Amino acid sequence: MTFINKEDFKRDFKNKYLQIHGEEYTSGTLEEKYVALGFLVREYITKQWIETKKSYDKDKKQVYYFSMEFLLGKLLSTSLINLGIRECLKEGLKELNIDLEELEEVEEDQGLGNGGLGRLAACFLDSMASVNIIGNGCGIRYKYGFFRQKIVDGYQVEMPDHWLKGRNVWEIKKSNKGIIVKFGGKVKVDSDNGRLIFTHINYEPVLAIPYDTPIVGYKNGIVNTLRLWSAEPLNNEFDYLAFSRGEYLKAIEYKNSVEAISQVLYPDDNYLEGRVLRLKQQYFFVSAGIQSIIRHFKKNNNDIKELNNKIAIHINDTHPSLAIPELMRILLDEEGLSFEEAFYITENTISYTNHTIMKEALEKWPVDMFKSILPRIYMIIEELNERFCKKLWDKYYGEWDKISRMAIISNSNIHMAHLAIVGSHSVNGVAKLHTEILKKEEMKEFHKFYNEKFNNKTNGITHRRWLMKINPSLTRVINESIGEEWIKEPERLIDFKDYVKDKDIINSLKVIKLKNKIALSNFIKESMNIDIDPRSIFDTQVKRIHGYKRQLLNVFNILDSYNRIINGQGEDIHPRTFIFGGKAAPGYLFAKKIIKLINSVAYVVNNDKRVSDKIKVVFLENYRVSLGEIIIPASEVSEQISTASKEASGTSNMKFMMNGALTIATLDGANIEILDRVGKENIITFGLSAKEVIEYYKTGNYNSRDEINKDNRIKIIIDQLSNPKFNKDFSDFQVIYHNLITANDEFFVLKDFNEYIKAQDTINSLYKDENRWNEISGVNIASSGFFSSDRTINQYKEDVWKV
Ligand code: 26V
Repeated sequence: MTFINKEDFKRDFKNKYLQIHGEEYTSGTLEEKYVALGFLVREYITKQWIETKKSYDKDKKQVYYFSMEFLLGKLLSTSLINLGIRECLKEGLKELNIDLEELEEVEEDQGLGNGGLGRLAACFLDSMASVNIIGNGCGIRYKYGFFRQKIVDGYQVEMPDHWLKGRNVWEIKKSNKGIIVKFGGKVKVDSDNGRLIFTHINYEPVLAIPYDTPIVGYKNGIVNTLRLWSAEPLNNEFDYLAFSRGEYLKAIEYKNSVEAISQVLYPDDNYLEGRVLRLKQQYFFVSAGIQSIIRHFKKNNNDIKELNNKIAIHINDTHPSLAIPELMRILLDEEGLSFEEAFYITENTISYTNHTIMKEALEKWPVDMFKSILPRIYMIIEELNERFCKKLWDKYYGEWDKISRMAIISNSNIHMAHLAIVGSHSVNGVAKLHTEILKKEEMKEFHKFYNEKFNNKTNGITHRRWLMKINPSLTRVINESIGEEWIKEPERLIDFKDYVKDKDIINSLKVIKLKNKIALSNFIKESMNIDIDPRSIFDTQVKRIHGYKRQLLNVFNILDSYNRIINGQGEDIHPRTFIFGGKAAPGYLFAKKIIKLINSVAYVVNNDKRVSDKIKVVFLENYRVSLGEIIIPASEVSEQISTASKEASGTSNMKFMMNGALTIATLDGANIEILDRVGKENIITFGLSAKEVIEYYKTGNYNSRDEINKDNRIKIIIDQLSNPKFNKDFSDFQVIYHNLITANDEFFVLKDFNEYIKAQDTINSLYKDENRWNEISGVNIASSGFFSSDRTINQYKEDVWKV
């Protein structure tokens, strides 16, 4: 039984429509119907939301997940699934001549994230609510999300993502809960009976306004909150004062500089440019978040020293690491605690996840810039640094180099990862290998010093979105064979393994995949006017475009297949459709050229009659959550081919596996744990190991020219890069050529080429036996339960947050 029946819903819907639009629903547009339905669903949710808030037990620990990015995608259908009312509403709407799925399409993606890190935060919110944790998100309400990508003549063009131009039916603005965040100015130091008093003066105030979005747990009555902060000028008074002094421009400047803070998501990942605005964004949401947590905490508790027993704050990468000095500031300056007391509480409240070992992404801020924007926070970091260095000195007496390598402040920079490690009680990586690399390489000195802080939490994805929502037919087959318990306990998906040899199940898997492939083919036909054969192997690589993810290696295989077919050596190649999607950071030239190369190769291949029954190449523009939801269930080969050691975890690898794709993988990130679970007969691995890659980096014993000289296939492909047939303007791919030759193939594309081609041949031969292929597909589905984010969240809950 759910809380709503079809007849009541129909009545509610008609009333809501009337109330919002002042007309009967029958004449409305899809958008208008979507808005009415959205508001109605939010109303249903709100009842449970209030109940959840009422049920907050003062003694129960609450978790706050701080992240600069939350990549939620669409919310309507997952909320309905979690409420357990989607079927009921679907039928009700049908009786009103409305197609629920059409309305679901209308919703804008909420794209406030770059990729894996932001999507992980979204999966974690869903899992926290579903495993009964009171866990709230805290982030920024960017006016513009991740840019929209257009492909023009094969090139990426960036367009603004004005996702709020329609109505966001999910958020609720809490105007009365604004918080002031202070920038710039000076710190006045006075002494009161021997205690120093710090007063921040002449600062620029920024008003942080929260917008709350409900996060619905799966059929458990829990609704948590994602709170996103928007920056506003403090009040009109300020403008008025400035105007009356004739300082018109100053007033406008103030307004603009404030509003800039929550204007746009930085579209880079794994590459840091130390911009003032980004630092302001970080302090803005962290300060607002921490202040609001303390305000709320003090309503129910009178002993601030209990904070770390009642509250856990998790920081998603170093981006929110200013939570550490900000919490210190409040405990010191507002609560009057000693430095030792404040530090004890802070360290025991905060925990930190590292998401990358890419050096370019390690955040550091120049001291001078930092000091002028956040003078009081700087003082606190300085004090933390001094105390930490003293501890290092006691342990490593005289080892200056080591101490300066580990210091929070060194070479006029503040090292945020060091701050995050020192200021939290738990530091984790996101897959087994990644955590090992952190412990043994990147953070080995910290690991020695703080052994007990380090731990692993292998990432996960929410099976409610990435299986139940996007692949209802597969969900039905699973339910019919093993029952529905796996939905609440996803690791029980393993029971499905008993069925994967069953003829009927194998047949169902075939039928479902074909149906999903036809749906994707239709989408591609409609959006790009390209005909693809649903009987070909659907081979997909969708993710950010980056050197280390090696889309280039994928392209090299395509060109090699093309060359083989043309030379009459392609009989063993099964027809294949290569599908790509992903955005390049706007300033990352190499990645942008990769997009252009994929499109050039697609143009040549798709227009060459000699290969048209064998290979097709498609680059789908504007990859985002909702596009992934169409592509993933239709894919049969999942390309997870990063340079070993570079991909911290990967999460699309888990999504593809859960939908029955076979993974072609390097031994990197969570691929290794996928291998552990499916066994080596059910995944195809190749390439250098992380150990070998790291060794090459250390010794410098790799020479990409050797690979070219050894292998004529590579030589031919590299020549093709400058062939006018692929490339009207030779300069286009000079950057790629340079990367491979002059820069000595930083990501070992050429080194792994031969093994990759062999792995692709294995796929061709495996695919010949359809039954065997689908059995493997079934094993992958059955083994994917471990990768539910419910498991990950339960591990955080037990080991880190101690809820
Ligand atoms: C870093 C930076 C650097 C400064 C500029 C803006 C910016 C934005 C995002 C990032 C985060 C880079 C780290 C990241 O996205 N890591 C990914 O995290 C996933 C979830 O843990 C993981 O699956 C991927 O392997 C990892 O690349």
